[in-house]
Amino acid sequence: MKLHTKIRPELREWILATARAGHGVNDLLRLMKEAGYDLAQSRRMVSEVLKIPIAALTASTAKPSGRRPRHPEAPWVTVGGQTVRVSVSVDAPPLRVLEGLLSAQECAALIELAKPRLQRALTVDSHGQHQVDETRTSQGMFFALGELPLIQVIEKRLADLFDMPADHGEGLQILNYQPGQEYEPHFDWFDPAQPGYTAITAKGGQRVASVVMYLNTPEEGGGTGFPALGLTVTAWRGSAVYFAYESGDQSSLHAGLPVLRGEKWIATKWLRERPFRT
Ligand SMILES: O=C(O)CCC(=O)C(=O)O
Repeated sequence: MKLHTKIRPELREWILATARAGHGVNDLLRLMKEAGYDLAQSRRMVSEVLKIPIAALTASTAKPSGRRPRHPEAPWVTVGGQTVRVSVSVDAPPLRVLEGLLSAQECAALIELAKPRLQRALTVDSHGQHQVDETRTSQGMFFALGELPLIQVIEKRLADLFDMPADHGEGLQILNYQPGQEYEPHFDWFDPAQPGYTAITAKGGQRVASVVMYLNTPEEGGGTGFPALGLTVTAWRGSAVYFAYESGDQSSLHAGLPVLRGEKWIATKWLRERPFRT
């Protein structure tokens, strides 16, 4: 006997419209969970409305689509002959403080290459458009993937460290903060409920992890704060903080804390679940 779930017409319409807008079943189920629906009940309803066998739905939600990084394990990982030390590990979100990821020469070279190309850093609005935003007051620039031999070396090191192909990420972003500048608490994953989600994830899919690499040591302030964890990572030249997430993960909230003295330079790599190709 086939068991039919009673589905309100508005909910049926919403499931259809959300799926047509390009959201996968994982997004649908997450949004329904946020609205208070029980997972098993949501699966039955999505299965019935979208005519997807329930078994396929269960398998697809058990494992997120796309590729996920490997979290480096303490005490160290050797990549390309270089030893990267794992000095802090957090389970949720998976977070690592990585020491010795970049050499002093690499940090200095990245800063010099970026300087002539700096512009006011932007954020992505809910429609997927880049915008000037008072919550992000730094200056920045992006290198294209593989743009220079130095960029290729760093991308290869990150690919080996996280077991993610070098093309599963956005080009390296360099940011410079002057005293008083900061990046207020935010998430790096894209919200599937926002209208720009489909456009921003069309290339590369969802972001799955961030690597913030410190290119200098500010004289005071400028760490990376994780308010949900009560954790501040100190910005030390050559070290980095890596953290992974799924969309909706509230524990990955983080901020570039205000620089109080001196300046701060970082290189950020956002890893994506699929190749990030134009
Ligand atoms: O400046 C930092 O420490 C964090 C930067 C950041 O959160 C970002 O670029 O998404």
